[in-house]
Amino acid sequence: MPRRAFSRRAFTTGAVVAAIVPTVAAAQPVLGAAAKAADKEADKKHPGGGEERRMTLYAEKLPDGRLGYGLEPGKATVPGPLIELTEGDTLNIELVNNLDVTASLHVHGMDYDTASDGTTMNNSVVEPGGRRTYTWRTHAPHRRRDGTWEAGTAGYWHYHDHVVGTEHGTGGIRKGLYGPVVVRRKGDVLPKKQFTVVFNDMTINNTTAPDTPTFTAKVGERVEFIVITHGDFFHTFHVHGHRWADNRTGLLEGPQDPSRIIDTKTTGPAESFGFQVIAGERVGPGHWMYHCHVQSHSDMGMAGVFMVTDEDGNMPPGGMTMPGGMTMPDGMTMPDGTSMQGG
Ligand SMILES: [Cu+2]
Repeated sequence: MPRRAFSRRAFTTGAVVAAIVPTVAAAQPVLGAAAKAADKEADKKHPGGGEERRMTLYAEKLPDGRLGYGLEPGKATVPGPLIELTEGDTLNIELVNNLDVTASLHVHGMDYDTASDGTTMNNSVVEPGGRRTYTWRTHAPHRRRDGTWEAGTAGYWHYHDHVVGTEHGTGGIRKGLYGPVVVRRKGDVLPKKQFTVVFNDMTINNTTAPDTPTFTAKVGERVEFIVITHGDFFHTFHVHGHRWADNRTGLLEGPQDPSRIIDTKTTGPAESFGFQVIAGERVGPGHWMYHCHVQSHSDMGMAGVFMVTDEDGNMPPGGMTMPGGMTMPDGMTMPDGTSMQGG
């Protein structure tokens, strides 16, 4: 059945493969006997079944020397496209390698065979000019025969190269071959906007302030942060004026939910987490900083702005707007020439 490529901002009922960074061609459902047989096979492994989906990812060189994944040739981004699935879905993701070195696609959190491992060890890499389809399966929580529970796939995950530079993909990751994956549980509330923050060595999304992304939302909008770490360092993700529950979704399930409420989270290489917040809830519009809270890291540019406007998309009068290009006392100049709130 036809589906929209962009996320439906309601409640999850089935599969969705969405990308927020580039414009997306609709992911085509797979029809035919082979796909149905594959579905049945997946169902055997993980009762509950879902949609079988297909998409193509292109690994490419960017003009500034970075490497990226994209949904179309010439459209690679860092981070790569956001991939969203719902527990039970299977994704057949074809990697087209337009680089002049061998590349691959390795994912965290999904169910996959060694043929979809994306490593040299398992002979699942892609030569320059080649293509290969990787299969990622997902599943809902499942009661084992012995009465214990197998966790579902739902969560904030990520994919990355595992072969450029070294057999661990150290060079590929360093240059930008990584991206986010979100797996929903049926019934999960969906955000209006999604922001991906990747602490990669001493950068955010391979940039440092003032070139780090400015994330914009209207006050009251439900937004989702997806945070991933790569490289050699540990970091502490912090966003001003907002807080979340340290659990699978960032949301409380009720007033007695014991999840700890936090506004800063330590994160190490290859870890990922995410959460939803209501933009400006109880604090209003403004320039809300997000940054690594390791002081030397934020001082070196691991910071950006979550810009919350009023309901009409404007910053409130008398706000923090400053003349363009002004350098802030802490040495940071915002891309839009505005200051940052708080410290
Ligand atoms: Cu840091």
